[in-house]
Amino acid sequence: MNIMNVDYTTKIPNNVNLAEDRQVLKALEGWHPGYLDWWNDMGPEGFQESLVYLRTAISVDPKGWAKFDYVRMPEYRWGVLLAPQDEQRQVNFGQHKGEKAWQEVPGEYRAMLRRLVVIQGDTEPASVEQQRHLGKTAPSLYDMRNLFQVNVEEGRHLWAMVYLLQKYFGRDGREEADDLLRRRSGDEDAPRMLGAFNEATPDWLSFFMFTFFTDRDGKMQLESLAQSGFDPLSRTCRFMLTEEAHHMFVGETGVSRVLQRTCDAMKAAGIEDPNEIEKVRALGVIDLPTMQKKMNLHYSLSLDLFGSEVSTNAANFYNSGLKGRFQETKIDDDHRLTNDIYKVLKLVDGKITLVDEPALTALNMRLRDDYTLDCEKGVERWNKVIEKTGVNFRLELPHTAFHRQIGEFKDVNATPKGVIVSDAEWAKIKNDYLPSTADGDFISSLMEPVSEPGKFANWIAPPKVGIDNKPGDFEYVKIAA
Ligand code: BYC
Ligand code: FE
Ligand code: FE
Repeated sequence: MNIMNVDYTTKIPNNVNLAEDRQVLKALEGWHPGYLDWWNDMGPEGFQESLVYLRTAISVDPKGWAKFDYVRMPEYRWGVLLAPQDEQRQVNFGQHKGEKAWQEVPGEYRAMLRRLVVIQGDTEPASVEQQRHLGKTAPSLYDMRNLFQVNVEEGRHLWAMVYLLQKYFGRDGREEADDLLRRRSGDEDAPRMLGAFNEATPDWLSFFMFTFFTDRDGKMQLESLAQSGFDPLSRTCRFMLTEEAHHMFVGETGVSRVLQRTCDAMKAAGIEDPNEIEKVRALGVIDLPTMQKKMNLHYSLSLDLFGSEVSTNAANFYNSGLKGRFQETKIDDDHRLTNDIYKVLKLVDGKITLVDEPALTALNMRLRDDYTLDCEKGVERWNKVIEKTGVNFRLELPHTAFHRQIGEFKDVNATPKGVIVSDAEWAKIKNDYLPSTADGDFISSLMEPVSEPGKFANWIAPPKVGIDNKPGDFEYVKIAA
């Protein structure tokens, strides 16, 4: 069997030779009906009978792994796809650095590793649940198709984690796999595990911000897990990352197109001041200050996903060789970090201060810093879009301390500039920095569906190129009556 190619003759497409792994195949086949029930109950609302122009992985070769075709979502071939094994691969960091990479779970790290896999797995279906209602208000067939592509791939990411649980963690792995289908985003009794995955994604602007900021946390976490000494986890994450790139593309270009449309409309109407919000809104487009607020919200929610700045969990994950740093193998140091320090932003006597911390416990902060750099580049590209239209406005990431619920700054109120203010002051200014109910109502009022091929809602510009190089009026979704 060529592990680059995916076996589609079995019910569960895979490149891990499931046909000869009877026990795991049985476990996965046992889990499959529950997954389909979950997809029907919690996946995209409506459109399940519609034909969607989706890509499906046919190989794990980074070049040319995808095949495009019309598919009904419930018939999407969710599969188990791992990047090829490298026989020479080693544990590249922590106290086991230099050992051969593990093909089985090291007994002493079993609980920790299972927890990492479960948390990763939990986010995937959560995002599908958060986005399930959006098909009904899609601004075009192109956007609708992108939403559904992201959704089926997040579904596949769940499969990826469930495969690991069922193959490597025995009975408790199977129980965890079942629980992944039981929790629900935003549920009172059985919520998803991480904060941002229980928030609503009320409109398409939120969806674009989410795929830019929160899927990018996904990218950073998957990059760190791709460094894992537990080789099956590493291989799984490496293939997931190739899919992740599209999710962030959807977010970045989505926001770009909204900015483009707003600025074009302002120019055409002769509005020079971006703060003339009512005038801009009267054009049926989203004003730039509201874009900034939405960005403030999604960035700060995503920062919370990195955990506390100072974390013994993070140190243990690293020491044990389970979770590395972003681009670990490209960093020039001892990859043990036992004597190193890292500068961490902390609250010291009520002041935001950079403090030296042991590098090992500061790993969450370090990954978050890498994340912020990655976000900044994207925001700069957005600013270029605005600048080119001649509108005088810049988007800016808010300060780390702004609107946090996890870590050092969870008990203080900080402005986007990083000024700490009292509760009373915060209550007065909050709506200047985060989307208010009225902002949400305005955005909702624009969310009228557009389903004619080649047409786009008034608040968003068309994309520069089609998916799979299709022409502008391509029918990306054939909506079933
Ligand atoms: N919400 O030492 P601490 C993605 C808990 S996104 C609620 O500060 P640690 C995707 C924590 O569990 C990527 N609870 O943090 C994107 C711990 O609980 P216990 C998902 C939180 O453990 C879009 C306690 O607080 N993957 O793929 O160092 C669409 C103290 O924790 C939160 C991963 O996250 C929170 N935000 O780091 C679809 C990778 N933060 O143990 C998909 C796997 C912390 O005391 N996960 N807590 O009960 C990890 O590496 C780590 O668990 C975290 C937290 C980075 C999340
Ligand atoms: Fe994912
Ligand atoms: Fe994603």
